[in-house]
Amino acid sequence: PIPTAAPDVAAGAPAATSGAAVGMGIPPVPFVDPARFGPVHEQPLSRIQKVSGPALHRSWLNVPHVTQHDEADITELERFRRDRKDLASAKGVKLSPLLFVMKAVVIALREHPTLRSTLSPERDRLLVKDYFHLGIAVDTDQGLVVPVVRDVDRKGVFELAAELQSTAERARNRKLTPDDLTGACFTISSLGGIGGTAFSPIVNAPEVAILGLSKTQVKPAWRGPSPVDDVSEGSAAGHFEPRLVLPLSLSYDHRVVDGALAVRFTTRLAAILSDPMQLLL
Ligand code: CAO
Repeated sequence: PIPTAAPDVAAGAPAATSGAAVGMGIPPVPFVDPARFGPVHEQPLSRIQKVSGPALHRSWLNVPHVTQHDEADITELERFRRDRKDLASAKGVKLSPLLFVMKAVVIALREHPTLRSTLSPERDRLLVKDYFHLGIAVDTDQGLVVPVVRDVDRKGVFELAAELQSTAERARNRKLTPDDLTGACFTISSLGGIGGTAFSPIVNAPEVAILGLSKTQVKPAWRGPSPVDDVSEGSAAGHFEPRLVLPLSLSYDHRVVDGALAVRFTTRLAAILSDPMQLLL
């Protein structure tokens, strides 16, 4: 099994203030009382933060992380979504871009099974999950939770919309059960509704990859001959076109996924998202 995270070993160790390496060799940060420098007030950690904090720390310490950033042109997808907003509200659901990303991720995961694997306890083989349960990070006033939406491959977008809505609601009302929080093969963390250009999500170990989504931006795309081509003046008509671009940030466990595979995965994902018809195939 994965070794216990070092902070548990280091907690309360006498060497804590000397900065000397203890436990697994990670020097603890010495406590400096902030009240020495000005007024301070206490804010208790929520129950969720007390659980998710050590889990995130465990992943951070055990998993050699790399983040691959990429962009997907989702102009056509957003047109498609906009044109179906009324249909969605008639069905009582909201069509978020995240739903289409979930469906596209399933296609990319099908083609790249390593991304949906877990390292065996002996670390000599991969356990590839042949199901498509996706963890979705949900922000609540108590902190971050990651409920799992099961069998995303077998559900339509409207069905997923209703499920995501009710799952996020249950998360925010603290109604999730332990079953809701386990069994994913891959996780998505969408911060795009809030903002940001890119970030490095922490892999939700023992999964080996997590996809972060940031806020869409309008960016110019060149339509015309390559700028390196020799073209006589006047014959090289081209123009920049405004496109809606979704920033993708894929963090992965570098013991399992190498850089070439990661960028193949994000390239494929971007290709699917830029051509929504591929979601039907
Ligand atoms: N770029 C621009 N706008 C986006 C977007 C993106 N990438 N993703 C969503 N939006 C828009 C939606 O279209 C929606 O706009 P309208 O209300 O005008 O239609 C708005 O942002 C809010 O979207 P939403 O509430 O439907 O959220 P969602 O479906 O994208 O995500 C959920 C749902 C539950 C994942 C989200 O509410 C959430 O909790 N996100 C935070 C995740 C988080 O904390 N991750 C942890 C990171 S590491 O600590």
